[in-house]
Amino acid sequence: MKILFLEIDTEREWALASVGPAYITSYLRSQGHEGALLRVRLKQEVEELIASIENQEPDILGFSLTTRQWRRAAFVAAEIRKKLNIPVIAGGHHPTFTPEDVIQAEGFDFVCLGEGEEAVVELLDCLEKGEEINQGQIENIWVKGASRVEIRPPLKPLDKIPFLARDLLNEKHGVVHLITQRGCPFPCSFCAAGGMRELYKNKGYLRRRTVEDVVRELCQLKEEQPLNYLVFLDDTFTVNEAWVRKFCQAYGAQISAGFSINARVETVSRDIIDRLAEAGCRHIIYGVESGSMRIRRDIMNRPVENQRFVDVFKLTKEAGIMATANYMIGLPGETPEDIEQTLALNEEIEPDDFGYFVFYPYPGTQLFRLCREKGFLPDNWLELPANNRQSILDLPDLTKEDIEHYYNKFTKVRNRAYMNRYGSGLSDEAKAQASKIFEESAALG
Ligand code: B12
Ligand code: SF4
Repeated sequence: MKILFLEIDTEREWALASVGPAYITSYLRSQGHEGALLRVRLKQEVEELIASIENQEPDILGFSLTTRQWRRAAFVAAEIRKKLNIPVIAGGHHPTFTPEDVIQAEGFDFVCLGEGEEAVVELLDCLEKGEEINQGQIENIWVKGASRVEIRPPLKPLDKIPFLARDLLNEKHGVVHLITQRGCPFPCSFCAAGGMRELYKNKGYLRRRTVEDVVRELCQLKEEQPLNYLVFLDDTFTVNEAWVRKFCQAYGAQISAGFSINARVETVSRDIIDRLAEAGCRHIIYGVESGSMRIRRDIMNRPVENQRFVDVFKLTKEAGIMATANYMIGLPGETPEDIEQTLALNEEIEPDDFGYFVFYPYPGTQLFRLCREKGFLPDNWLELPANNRQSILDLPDLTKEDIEHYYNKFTKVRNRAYMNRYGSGLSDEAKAQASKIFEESAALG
């Protein structure tokens, strides 16, 4: 049996690496089924999409969805249902945390809660045998019209899943994506990681592949294709110091390509940063989030001191690693003064680059619940645009105009930093052109 995953593009083509579908596919191929992936491009006509789907002759369609993809996915699924008689399942973070909405939507027959590998294999087995799929028969798979289903234990050990089905990814130029762990132990209130742990009743969701398994996959890849750069997609790569040390040793000895990771400043030290640099780490993205200690401690559940960011950014740059900071603006409880503190911290840490995102309350997070309880979240929130530049919240301490003002200010600060760093040799015309590209890219959110 064959599942065809649909990856829905929204404002921009986000899906660099559809890792969820690629892992499900690698697992189900090992069990005798087949998987493929089709990108639903921004301006694609429905007729053309239907023709591409028919061309692939799938037995079932699978939407892999974040919240940002939901609005367009709901439209696409309803259109497909008008023309094609084929079962449809949705999985990923959005269906996992708003399954009631997704299962009711036109065009969806099943919702997968949490991990999909074993559940999809069982679903395909049933479809193959022509069996009726009843309520609760397949853990993790909620059937339309039935009540909520039980969750199966997390798939363990992760090494048991065959290497990623890379033919489903959109990788180019020898740049390879990898994820070595599932789950994150930290309690950040804006992040879905805590919701995932709750879904699994705090039992064993946190897992990591062995260093040996990761290096084995990379050695195999090196034989098959160019391996120029690696992007580790792990939420917090540095979460376990012993693992990172072992990894740096093995990676440094066997794989020479540069790589980038995501980290938290609380989880690194001078020594770890140096080990990472020696192994080939070229870029670390740190979640700084806010320059206001009050916001980090009281709202975000991240009580780390400003000085720690200053120190870690310095250490990272000294080790020759590019350091990027990510910030959020527009959180509940935040005031213009707090955002000014974020801009001030940015000046102090002088990151090589930074990202700035207007806060969006994702289902399954503590802040989603808080926004709902306090009445900050409009009832029609799912119909509102989900992007990085506009707030969907009605906040008492920050207006939508304040947020827009600060979003534009961050764009200007980033633009200026780029010009200072790289613009010295450019003509005025080239500088103006570069600034225009900057503004346009920021406007996309
Ligand atoms: C890598 C990553 C990215 C990458 C690439 C994403 C991509 N699709 O190519 C980039 C940097 C582009 C990115 C961007 C964004 N991301 Co992101 N990203 C991640 C990250 C860190 C890893 C995703 C991953 O590969 N996981 C590993 C796989 C194995 O897990 P999985 O995807 O959950 O898949 C499993 C199940 O969900 C399920 N499943 C998944 N799809 C399907 C489909 C079917 C049919 C079935 C049955 C099952 C199923 O089975 C899979 C295997 O068990 C996650 C956090 C995380 N740990 O998951 C955040 C995460 C997905 N991102 C998130 C967000 C918010 C964003 C952005 C909006 C950030 C921003 N402000 O710009 C954008 C928008 C992306 C979009 N498409 O909408 C949130 C989503 C929350 C939500 N409810 O939507 C997450 C969960 C982070 C978080 N902890 O809050 N992201
Ligand atoms: S924001 Fe990062 S560190 Fe915090 S819980 Fe989410 S993944 Fe973990």
